[in-house]
Amino acid sequence: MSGITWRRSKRRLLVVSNRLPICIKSDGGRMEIQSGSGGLVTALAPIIRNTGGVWIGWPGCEVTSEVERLISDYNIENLFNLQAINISTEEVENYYRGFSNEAIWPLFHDLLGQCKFEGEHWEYYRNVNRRFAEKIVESAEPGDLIWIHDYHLILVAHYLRQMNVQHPLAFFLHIPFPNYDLLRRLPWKDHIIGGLLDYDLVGFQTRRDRRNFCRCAKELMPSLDIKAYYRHSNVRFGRREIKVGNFPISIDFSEFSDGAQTEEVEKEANYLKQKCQSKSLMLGVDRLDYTKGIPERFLAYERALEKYPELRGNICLLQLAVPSRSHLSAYQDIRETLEWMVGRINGRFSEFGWQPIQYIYRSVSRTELLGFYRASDIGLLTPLRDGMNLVAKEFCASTVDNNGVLILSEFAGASEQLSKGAIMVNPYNREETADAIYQAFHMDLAERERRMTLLRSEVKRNDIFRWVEWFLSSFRESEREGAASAIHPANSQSVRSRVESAVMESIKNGGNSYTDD
Ligand code: ADQ
Repeated sequence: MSGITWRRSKRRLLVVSNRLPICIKSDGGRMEIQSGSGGLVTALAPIIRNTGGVWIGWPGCEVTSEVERLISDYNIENLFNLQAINISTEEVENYYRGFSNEAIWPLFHDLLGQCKFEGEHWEYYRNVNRRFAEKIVESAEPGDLIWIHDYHLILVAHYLRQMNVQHPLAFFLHIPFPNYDLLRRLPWKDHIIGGLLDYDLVGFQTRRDRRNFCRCAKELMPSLDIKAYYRHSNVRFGRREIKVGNFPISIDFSEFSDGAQTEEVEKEANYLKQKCQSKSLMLGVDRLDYTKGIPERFLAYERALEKYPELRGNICLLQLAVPSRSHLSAYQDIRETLEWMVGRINGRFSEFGWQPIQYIYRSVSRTELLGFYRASDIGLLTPLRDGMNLVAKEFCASTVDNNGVLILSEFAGASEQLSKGAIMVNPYNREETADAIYQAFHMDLAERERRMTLLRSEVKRNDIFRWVEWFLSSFRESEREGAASAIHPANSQSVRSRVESAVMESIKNGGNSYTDD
């Protein structure tokens, strides 16, 4: 496993995210904690441990005294320091389900039609962000680096600055950032842009997201001085300098690559291959979300079966969908749509002993997941928009024999890094995606190996450890540069009110570029 050199700097890292990297399960009335398993946790946990840092977030359930005791035992056992913030049922409904997942999530994924903009949701969003800031103030020690994650918590820096917190603050957005024509639909757009400008470092997944953010900020405040470099942009805002970068997140490559070669996973993959009655196994793995383009994928596959009859009986699409946000109606709708489509397509094409789609709606274990990756000949990932799409990277890391083809949406953040080895598709273009499936099915071994070697070396080189190191060194750099030039907004007019004044000023001056004319 790759290591990181963070230990040289003993400054505490305080990480803040909506959810803590644990899952609390109730088993027959007895509660227990399971550790989170993502690459981000794997990479950050040792830094938090080594620097005596803290991870603040919501445990996903009410913080009762029993939950507090469980977390405290967990911390002692794992030499970790998780601190839970309580979020009431009403707050979950309005801040999390409402504003975060029915306003920001669809808007930032370019799906305006799914957005619900409710003033009440927004008020809860602000309040919960303020409560996170208060919790941070309770835990922060002088010299801490504070790193906030994702779209649920954009305004935390704004409240921290109001509370006169002078610590360096960084933010990373895991989802895409929209262009101005979309963002301007949001009634609270200036708060969002102003909130982001309260950080010292703002990180996005891709160059496109960084550019969108800078353009939105410029539209709202034409007087901003923004300098773009290859890796980052510097936004000069009054006497402050904000560093804006793109940091494509990744996975623990070795965990997938080594894991895929264990005896257990090989057995699992062989079993799956035997069970699969077709020559070629094509795999889709997603959280069940309308942004992942699963219906579009099914329709493209149906088109391929229609257009290329030789595929029938020779290819099978295995779709794994992990249940997600199932209390929201849009997610119930997509689930019903998919089940209906699977039934329809299978009814249309199945033959005795062969079914075109296998659909599994549940979370699978790591061994099963690796088995699916190893057994598959084609990875088919067609999000309509995605911050990164880690599944694409996991599929490449697990394809240890290099004998696999990745078909990837051009709207996944991962496309910036993986376009040289993958077959790129526009998921809205059914014909093109159908042709890509056909091309992947027929691709000869030499070409598969050539492409997969490129993909694997890219994912290996830029793994999650490198990502964390890169982000944190940019953070320290932004702190140094900021210290050289800054007065913190806490000591001056708040950024938000300066955004408002700048917007008002530009309206007064008339005809600024943020209008449509
Ligand atoms: P997600 O939208 O959740 O993440 P993604 O990056 O693809 O999307 O990660 C999904 C994770 O869930 C993968 O690690 C995958 O292995 C796992 N998974 C999916 N289906 C599963 C199943 N049935 N069983 C078990 N595991 C399953 C958000 C953004 C992304 C961004 C990440 C990280 O939306 O764009 O890449 O954060 O920043």
